[in-house]
Amino acid sequence: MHLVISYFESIRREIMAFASAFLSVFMLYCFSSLSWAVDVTYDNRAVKIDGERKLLISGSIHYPRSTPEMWPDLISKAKDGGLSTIETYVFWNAHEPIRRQYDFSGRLDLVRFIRTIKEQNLYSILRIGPYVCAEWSYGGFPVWLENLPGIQLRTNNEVYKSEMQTFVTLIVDKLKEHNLFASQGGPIILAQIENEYGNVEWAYGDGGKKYVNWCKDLAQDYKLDIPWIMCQQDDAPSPMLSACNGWYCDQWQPRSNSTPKIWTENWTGWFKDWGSRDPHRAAEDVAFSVARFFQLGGSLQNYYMYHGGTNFGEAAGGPYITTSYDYDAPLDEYGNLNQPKWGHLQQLHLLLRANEKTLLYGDRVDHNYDAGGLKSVTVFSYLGKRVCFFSNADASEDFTLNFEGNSYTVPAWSTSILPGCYKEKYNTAKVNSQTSTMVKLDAYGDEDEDEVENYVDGADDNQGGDEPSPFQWKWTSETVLGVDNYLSSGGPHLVSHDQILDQKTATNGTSDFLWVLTSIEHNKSNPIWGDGSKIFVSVNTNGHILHCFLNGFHVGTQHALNGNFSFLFEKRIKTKFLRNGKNSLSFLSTTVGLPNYGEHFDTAKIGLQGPIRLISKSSYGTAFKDLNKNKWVYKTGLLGERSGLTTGDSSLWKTDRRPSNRELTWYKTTFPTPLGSEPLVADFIGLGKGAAWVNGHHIGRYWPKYLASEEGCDVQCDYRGNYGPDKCNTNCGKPTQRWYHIPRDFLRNDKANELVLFEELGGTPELVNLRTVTVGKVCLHAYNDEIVRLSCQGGRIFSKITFASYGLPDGGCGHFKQTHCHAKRTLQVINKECLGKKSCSLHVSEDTFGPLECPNQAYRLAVEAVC
Ligand SMILES: *[C@@H]1O[C@H](CO)[C@@H](O)[C@H](O)[C@H]1NC(C)=O
Ligand SMILES: *[C@@H]1O[C@H](CO)[C@@H](O)[C@H](O)[C@H]1NC(C)=O
Ligand SMILES: *[C@@H]1O[C@H](CO)[C@@H](O)[C@H](O)[C@H]1NC(C)=O
Ligand SMILES: CC(=O)N[C@H]1CO[C@H](CO)[C@@H](O)[C@@H]1O
Repeated sequence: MHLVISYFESIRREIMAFASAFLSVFMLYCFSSLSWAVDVTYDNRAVKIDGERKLLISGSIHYPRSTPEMWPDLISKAKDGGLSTIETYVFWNAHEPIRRQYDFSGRLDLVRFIRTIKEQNLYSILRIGPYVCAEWSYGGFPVWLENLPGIQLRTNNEVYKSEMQTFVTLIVDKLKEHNLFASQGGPIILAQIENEYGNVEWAYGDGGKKYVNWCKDLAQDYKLDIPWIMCQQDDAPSPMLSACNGWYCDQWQPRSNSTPKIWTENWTGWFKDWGSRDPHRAAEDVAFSVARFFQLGGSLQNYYMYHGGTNFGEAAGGPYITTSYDYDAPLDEYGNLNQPKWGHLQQLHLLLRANEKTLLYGDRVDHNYDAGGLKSVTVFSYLGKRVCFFSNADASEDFTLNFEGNSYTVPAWSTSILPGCYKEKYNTAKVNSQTSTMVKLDAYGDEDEDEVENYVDGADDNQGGDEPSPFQWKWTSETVLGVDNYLSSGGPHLVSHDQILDQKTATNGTSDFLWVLTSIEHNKSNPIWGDGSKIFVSVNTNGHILHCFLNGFHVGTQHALNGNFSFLFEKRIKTKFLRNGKNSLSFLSTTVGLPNYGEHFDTAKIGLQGPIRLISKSSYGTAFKDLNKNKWVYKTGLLGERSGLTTGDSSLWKTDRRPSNRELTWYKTTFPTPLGSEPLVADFIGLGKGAAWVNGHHIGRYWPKYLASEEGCDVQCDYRGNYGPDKCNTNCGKPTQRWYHIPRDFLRNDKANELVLFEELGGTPELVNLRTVTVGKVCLHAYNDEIVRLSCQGGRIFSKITFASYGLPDGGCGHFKQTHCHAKRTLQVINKECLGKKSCSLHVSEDTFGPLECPNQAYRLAVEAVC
């Protein structure tokens, strides 16, 4: 027995040894093949990789706005979408929330993110900043920075420069250590220092100029052997490359004629703040801006954002940027394809990249067809190959031109691309990709057809019935303490005697919430102010939400309106709440994102500013009692957080007599993990304003009570003409943000998940629900000769084709109509090809659908289908 075993054991060992030798040879091979260092340079046309000019289509995906489990899928969807490069900022305040205490875990694992890019053989652009704007709280600066003595941010200040250098060096060293720069075989081909400084430099005078030069020296000292960029910095000191950000960058030219035309931020849409409508930027307009950029000599462009994602935790800046950072990007907040944008741009990318050599090495000749240069033709030619761009920047008039004996029509506000210069291959205004209508389904429901259709029929951005929450809720209150209780409860706090501290000073940016407390003396028989009959608390604050309590009783709550973050809080105190002797006056001051943009944005005052006064109005007149010189006590964060309400269990939770509509109340429920892989969202309808946690992960601020403005949602949206955030809006009069993403990484597979809410204003959780997001309805309108693809999502199949017509269908998505010109077999063909399938491809032609004899030969296919 023993012998036999050892015989097998020795064979096993041999196999293992062989396997491990094989594996290490294999790994060595893989490693070295993936790790070829490349040489990144540039000339006046393009960034060059190993000496070859590259046409780079890049997209921004910010790692903390999604989760490590989402990254591979997002990056592969970007790659399928025709991108070759992923760009990200680096978020200083997320990595160093407290000075010299670093966090690179989970969503903050920058190295893992860049490695994921590398695994898919894409390039990466690293915008270190460390000022990043990004609608990110405080533009990415840690708030503690502002509290260092003698500091001035973004200028030639030694304290600031030393902190910046420490952080930038840490990031560079970390990435270097993992060989992630192109010169080491990694994906990072470009790096950025500072960000959009050119927009504000004027405000920093001489210090600003010195600072820009210092940034250049700092970057160069790292000797990374890759080019550095400074976007929106027209006078970027050589060799720093300047780059353009904006909705259109076709007219922009670098100041130096030896550097390429780079577009670091092409805004695919726009962000949203509390109270604003949902902005949309049409696929046709984004495609037009991209085609124009390459027509006029561009070589590198980046979508800001390609995936916007979610402002988890307290990351949203602004103030008042929403938790969703969807941005109407080609990948939606949850990582789904935003169709037709994703598909329409994909076709453009593939076409541009297929003509890379001609576009980047060819001679370029521009012909203007009008004085303003709105109607133009550009011909690139290289080694006998040609590519033409026909462009029409007129917002209303089509452009008909004769070119080399043929006639072409270029619709208003569009560009046609013609490889070979004789046949239109792509026009930015002709969308051949499917339009997907996303639906939100009951996370635990059966996916029977009826239900799906119901949701589709009511389709708009806010589907979902107001059904009672299936969850059992526990609750507890955030305790409102007076000064003495606070002081005796221990823990860190600050005290000031003759001034009110700015909220940034008191919290160091570690929480949205700051308790500010004092006590006041009152003598009923000798009120020092008036007759004591009508007493008001009056406070000047710079935002954003203020709650006031007297002896634990709620006096009032008020919030800033978007657009003006300072307001006057003045509420009457009920005299019955006043005690003889000592009274506790407690404020909870809440911030909703710190500012992130503008010259000196960092020094803006936030929170209670004073004067803080008691005002007595009586028949004797008006009397004031100034409280600014009182003793003030500050406590950062919520008591509930400190007592562990957001993580694990707590004896504080109650199940009986749940209050309705009470401010500063905590709620908790548990829910099982929904099956499947579709993105999960929470419907927070019915809640007021607050914060939510799933299994201890802060999923962001919620504020469904803040409605988007009623006006401005034109039914007909004309994308033609310059884009602006007020164009093509939806969601008027509805909750600014009703749905909140719960990434599946945050869920537990084995046991119940916990959802904890801190409700500030007094909403109720009765209607809170969970839903999954998927493609509900698909629409297609495609031109003759295209090969089109229709697909559902998440393993779902086409269950019904509700419209199909090849010929000259009328109307648009949702209201297509058949006309006299219609191929009778259309529905039959589509049913055969698509019904019951996850996806299908079709060639739009008479061959597929049968011959037609209509006068107009520009046949089209229109389809509507339900997944
Ligand atoms: C804020 O952080 C800075 C830097 O670490 C420190 O000097 C300061 O004491 C902190 N302030 C508070 C209130 O914690
Ligand atoms: C309140 O005012 C009355 C009348 O002036 C005075 O007699 C009494 O001592 C005061 N009480 C306190 C606690 O100061
Ligand atoms: C903002 O509101 C404050 C207080 O109501 C007011 O004094 C100030 O003028 C307003 N500022 C602007 C720019 O509207
Ligand atoms: C920062 C920046 O480039 N902003 C520009 C974005 O595009 C709009 C519209 O073209 C311009 O008005 C902005 O100046």
